[in-house]
Order: sequence, then C-alpha cells, then structure tokens
Amino acid sequence: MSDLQSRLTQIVGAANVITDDFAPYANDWRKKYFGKPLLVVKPGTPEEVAAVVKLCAETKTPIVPQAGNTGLVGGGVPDESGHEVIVSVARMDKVLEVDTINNTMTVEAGCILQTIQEKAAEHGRLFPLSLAAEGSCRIGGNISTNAGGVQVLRYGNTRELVMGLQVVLPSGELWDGLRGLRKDNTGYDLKHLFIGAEGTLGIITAAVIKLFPAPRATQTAFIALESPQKSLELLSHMKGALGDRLTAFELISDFGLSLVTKHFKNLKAPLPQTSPWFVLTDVSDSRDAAALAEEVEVALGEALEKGIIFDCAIAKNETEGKRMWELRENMTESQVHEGRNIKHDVSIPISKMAEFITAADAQLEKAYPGVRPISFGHVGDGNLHYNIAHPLDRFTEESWMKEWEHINLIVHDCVATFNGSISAEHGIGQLKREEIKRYKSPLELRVMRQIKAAIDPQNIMNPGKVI
Ligand code: FAD
Ligand code: 2HG
Ligand code: ZN
Repeated sequence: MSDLQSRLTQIVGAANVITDDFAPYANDWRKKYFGKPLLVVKPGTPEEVAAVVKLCAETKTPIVPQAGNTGLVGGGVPDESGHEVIVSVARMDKVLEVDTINNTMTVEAGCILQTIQEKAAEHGRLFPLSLAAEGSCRIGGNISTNAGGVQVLRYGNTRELVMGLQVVLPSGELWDGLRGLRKDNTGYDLKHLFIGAEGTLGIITAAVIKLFPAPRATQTAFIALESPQKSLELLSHMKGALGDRLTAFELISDFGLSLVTKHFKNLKAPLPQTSPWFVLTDVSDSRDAAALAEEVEVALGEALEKGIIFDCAIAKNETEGKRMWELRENMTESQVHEGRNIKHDVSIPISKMAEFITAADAQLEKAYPGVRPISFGHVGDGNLHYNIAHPLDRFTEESWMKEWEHINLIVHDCVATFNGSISAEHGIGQLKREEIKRYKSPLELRVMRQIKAAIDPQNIMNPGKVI
C-alpha cells in the first residue's frame, strides 16, 4: 500500500478507498471517456473531504470531484495517467434541513436530485430542477454544471436555485457559506464562482437550495406543428395567454420522436397522424385544475384557429401527462440504442432558433448529403440539442465518429454567427476544452485562468477540465 493510500485510509476508512473495479467512476455515461484513476476516495463528512484535499495539496495529487457521474462532457472522469484521485461525494447523501418558512432546504452534495424533489413534495413544496438523469445525478454535480433541464423557462437554471454553499477549497480549507439569505450584498458573491465551475475550483460539500410552493394543477399538452418557426409563434402565443405559468416548452423533431417509439415499444406517440415537429408543454398553477384546463384549452384552440398548430393532445390526467413526458425523458437513451451520434448543446437567442436550425441543417446537408440531425430540447430557453446521426449510405457509426471535429466546426461556427453559445447547459469538461478557445474571447479566457490560478495555484483541482 502506498503512503498516500494508507494516509487516505486513515481519514475515510479502508472501506471507502477503492483500489480496483473503477468502472462506475472512471467511465462516463456516454462511454466516450475511459479514465484510469489512482484511487477513488469516498469521504463521509465535509471535514473528511477537507482532510483528503489537504493531503492531496500537500502531495500535489490531482483530484477529480465526482457526484452521480451522469455528466455528458467528461468533466467528472479522470485522465489516463493513473495519477488522479477521484473524490466522490456519493456517501454524503442526506437532506439536512427543510425550512418551510424560509422556503429552503439544506442538503449534502451527494443527495440524489430525485430524493430532493420527493422531500420537497412531502412538505408541499417544489424543487423545480428536473432532468432525465434525476434518479442518479446528485446535487453537487447539478450545481457544479449549473444544470438546466425542463423547467428553466419558469424557475431558472440551477444557479438561480442555489442560495448558499459549503465548499472545500484546493488548499483543504472549508468555506462555510451555507446561508439561506435572499439578500446579501457584502462584496463578491463567492458561491457563483463555484456554480458551473465543473469541479475546477473546489469540492462542494453542501448547499442551501430554494423551494417554491408546489403547484396545485399542471396541464400537459403534446402539440403537432409544421416547423420550428411555428414553435416560436406558439411560444409567444402561449406566453401571452398564460404568462409565467408556462413551465416547460420542449421542441421535438419527428425523427427524434420516432427513435423513442422504435426503441421503447411500450411508449406510443400521443397523436394519430405524423407531423414534422412537435412541442411538449407544461402549464402549472397554484389555482384549481379545472380553471387551468379551460385556459389551456382556449389558448390551444386559438393557436389552431390562427394556423400556428395542426393538432394537439391535452393530457386528461396526471398519468396521461406522465406518459407524454416519458417520450421526452427517453430521447437521450433511445439515441444510445440507435447508435453513436455527434451531440451539440447549443444556445441561440430564442427569436433566432428557427433560422439557426435552417442554416445548420443546410450547411450539414451540403457537406454530408443524407445527414440526419436529431433536433430537440428546451426551445423555450433558446437551448437546442442538435445531435447529428450519420447518413446511412456512406458512413458507418465508426467512420462517422472520425468526422466529429469537422461536424463540430460546421455547427459551432454556425452558432457563433448567431452570437450563441456552444454549451448551453452540459458544460465544457474535457469534451469542449480545446474548442472553447475558438469561441470565447481572449479576455474572458484570461480572466478565467486568473481566477483559477488565484484559487488553485497548484492546479490540483480537476486539471485539464474547462480551461
Ligand atoms: P457528475 O457527472 O458526477 O459531475 C459533473 C461535473 O461536476 C464534473 O466536472 C465533476 O467534476 C463536477 N462535480 C461533481 N460533483 C462535484 C462536487 N461535489 N463539487 C465540485 N464539483 C463537482 N444536464 C442538463 O443540464 N439538463 C438536462 O436536461 C440533462 N439531461 C440529461 C439526461 C441524461 C439521460 C443524462 C445522462 C444526462 C443529462 N444531463 C443534463 C447531464 C447531467 O445529468 C448533468 O450535467 C448533471 O447535473 C450532472 O450531475 P452528476 O451528479 O451526475 O455530476
Ligand atoms: C436533455 O435535455 C439532455 O434531455 C440530454 O440535456 C440531451 O441527449 C442529449 O443530447
Ligand atoms: Zn437538455
């Protein structure tokens, strides 16, 4: 046993230092990255995390923080050097406090997102962060990626949902910023540095998160329409009719939906006829369900009359609504079953989204005739998942992967012409670390590096990620 291993064992106990069977920690969800860690350490308290990091700082051992390991950009996966230690917060998975007057919950960083949602519901509250990985991602990972998901339209990104943080800095010092304050103008707001930092500035050990009153009624509708442009018209119409009660607004292409029904035989499209595009939307309210149902029906009826939509199915009850959402939630997994594609997670001003899809589709088709874009996502937030599957006649799944950089260049250069972003919600990790240099200004990159150097002068905290 190495000296480092025996000292880590003294801190967390032998059962919590993993020296083999690294696969669940060293490989990512997409099976794109296969890292080789030195060890995996699983501390049980913030003090243990601090002691582990202090030891790593003393021995200049690089650390990769990890929570649920569902990230899509390789941020939580070590390199192949065999020198990096994964520090997993998975054991720190408790809800510490629910304060229904302050409308906050204090949670350990390893708390599973779904557990938090369920705990909030038990108290008649809502924690609105919602994404398909919610059964396995953990709040420390959600905060570190500033995760988005399907309710950003109404409640904001994770950044808007975090009120306080407790963080172990790369020196091993424990910063206790676990405050549940709605107002605190006492200088730089440090928590924002760690939100979305993808583990490059410290290890989040706990958080105070914001709760909302649980809505009394939710109406889900699955809508058929002709084009992305019509979806923008519908968004504007629905916002006008229903205001901020519009909670989710997801665009789904026909091809994207067909992959879900192909690979999940138990799931059925809610509308009988085909359509090139669909929108899945939720409207929620704290008033009674019947009144909301009527308002949603009237709004969609008007959209039909105005020729914005072809058809729609309004869920008659919660179960029907859930079935509609299962189609959306299984989109990512259905694409895994279909074969590898080249993912893009782009942000575009909402008003330009249709123009972007037309331009990017045309540029890709010119370069790769028969290319098959799978377009879907959080169009209500201007965030499109634009995953590119290979033309069936000239490429195999494997040969398509060799086009990765060229496809990225086409798509991301197109994003840049719309003044968009090449990562709306998944982050940079190692996947986009080189590419970001092309799209972020030298000034922004320099300031980011200065911040990193000030907080982590030894560069031990998730080196090789983000910058
Ligand atoms: P991990 O994968 O463990 O880590 C993610 C990053 O955070 C890494 O860089 C890691 O080093 C760092 N990190 C983890 N824990 C800590 C900590 N305690 N302190 C400091 N740094 C830490 N993302 C979205 O935004 N929206 C979606 O709709 C969405 N849907 C998804 C659907 C599927 C099916 C899958 C597989 C993923 C999806 N994701 C989505 C991506 C992913 O689930 C999110 O990024 C999630 O927030 C990551 O959480 P995690 O606990 O798995 O983090
Ligand atoms: C989603 O919105 C996730 O479902 C994953 O962000 C998107 O599969 C993807 O590319
Ligand atoms: Zn998404």
